[in-house]
Amino acid sequence: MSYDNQNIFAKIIRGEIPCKRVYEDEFALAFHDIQPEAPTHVLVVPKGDFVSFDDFTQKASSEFMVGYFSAVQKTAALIGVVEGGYRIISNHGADASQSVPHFHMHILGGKPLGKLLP
Ligand code: DGP
Repeated sequence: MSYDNQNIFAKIIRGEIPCKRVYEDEFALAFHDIQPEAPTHVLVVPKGDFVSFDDFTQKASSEFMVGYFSAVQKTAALIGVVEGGYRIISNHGADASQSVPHFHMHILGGKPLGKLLP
């Protein structure tokens, strides 16, 4: 799948659509999910043209990958879920129900999350 720069997260990164920002650096923007599935639910979106985790890990430079995953950890610390625990999820493709074709990780926490899948 080729990257579509009109996807909703590309528009949020460009500032064309507002978001509730949590953290930002040169590698990533983190903001609250519009449809939270846990008391804390934040998305961490890389600032690059990557469709999914699969695409990201094939195309991103090593430096960018380190920067991005470091931004995920900094975001988790900022939103206060490190001590209590958190889950990170990234959906790739149809079977995982990926709905936005721009790579992102969900950080979920704020309560016991139970089993991995419902
Ligand atoms: P996924 O299914 O893994 O592609 O998750 C996409 C998530 O993005 C989903 O939990 C809802 C969220 N989302 C979709 N549109 C918007 C938006 O415009 N703003 C914000 N903050 N989140 C959005």
